[in-house]
Amino acid sequence: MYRSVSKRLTALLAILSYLNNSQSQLELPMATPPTTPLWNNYTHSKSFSYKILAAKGTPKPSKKADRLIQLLNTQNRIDGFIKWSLNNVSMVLPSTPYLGSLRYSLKGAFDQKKPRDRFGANYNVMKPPINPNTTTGSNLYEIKLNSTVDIILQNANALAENVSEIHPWHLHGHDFWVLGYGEGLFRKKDVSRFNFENAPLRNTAVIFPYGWTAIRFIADNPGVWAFHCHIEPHLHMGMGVVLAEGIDLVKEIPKDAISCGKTANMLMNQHG
Ligand SMILES: *[C@@H]1O[C@H](CO)[C@@H](O)[C@H](O)[C@H]1NC(C)=O
Ligand SMILES: *[C@@H]1O[C@H](CO)[C@@H](O)[C@H](O)[C@H]1NC(C)=O
Ligand SMILES: *[C@@H]1O[C@H](CO)[C@@H](O)[C@H](O)[C@H]1NC(C)=O
Ligand SMILES: *[C@@H]1O[C@H](CO)[C@@H](O)[C@H](O)[C@H]1NC(C)=O
Ligand SMILES: *[C@@H]1O[C@H](CO)[C@@H](O)[C@H](O)[C@H]1NC(C)=O
Ligand SMILES: [Cu+2]
Repeated sequence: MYRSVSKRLTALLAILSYLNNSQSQLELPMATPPTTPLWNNYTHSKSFSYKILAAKGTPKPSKKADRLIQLLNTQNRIDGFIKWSLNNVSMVLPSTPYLGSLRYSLKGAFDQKKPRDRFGANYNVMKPPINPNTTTGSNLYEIKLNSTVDIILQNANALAENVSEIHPWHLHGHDFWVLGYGEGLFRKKDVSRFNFENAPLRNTAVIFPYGWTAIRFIADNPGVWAFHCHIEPHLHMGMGVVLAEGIDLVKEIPKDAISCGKTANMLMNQHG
């Protein structure tokens, strides 16, 4: 049952009560409800996020990783359209799904240019890009199966001066440890601040304006996995990469996953 309590408390508050609850449990709580922070109060949202630690029994991250990928998040322009890029490549998904392209070694199914693990050391994350132009690409990272991978998501100033946005990054196929957050440009010495004691395991982590977020995961799930900003318009503007690991171990690729692009042609030819 649902009961509006707007008369007694601030508007937009309600109590949800599951059936079977006795009437006495419908009493309003004695404490005043917490005040809602302003949507753009990053002081509040940072202190909230930083306090999320591992649940008891969560496995701890290993002390070292096999690979470090640093992804600079920038807002750019291509032919007048606003895009988002990672290390200066705005993701455009090819018409042939990666899983089929990789498994059947289809040539030309996506752009083979390997995306970079680093971005230019001189990039000023506090300023708009000097040259807002960017390029497009498939952003496919091939990851060694069972390796431990660190990704530092580096935020930066957007196109407009003094603007940096917030992005919830979501990884498919894995949970990752959130090792830490920081302000400004990530530096090597920031590793000393990583949380190895009670780093939470999650599949989504935020990057705050002008900040960085460090995550670690074990690439132990054969497949092709998207890693992207979960603000959907940002994803469609290119804010994502794709991770591929252990493709030869993927047991059965569902037909639906290979029924377009070059894999569709391949299937049709097979069936004569
Ligand atoms: C933002 O949140 C912090 C921490 O909760 C609070 O102390 C501060 O008053 C808030 N600022 C504004 C402008 O609401
Ligand atoms: C950016 O790209 C546009 C075409 O969209 C071009 O006219 C312009 O010269 C480029 N700017 C720089 C600095 O390369
Ligand atoms: C990004 O790529 C564009 C087009 O190639 C180039 O003009 C620009 O300088 C690059 N920016 C960075 C930060 O590498
Ligand atoms: C990867 O790890 C899994 C589970 O830990 C193990 O079964 C498998 O043999 C490993 N594969 C490789 C190629 O190391
Ligand atoms: C950006 O911030 C700086 C420093 O606070 C200020 O001097 C400058 O006027 C701001 N620019 C804009 C466009 O708001
Ligand atoms: Cu975003």
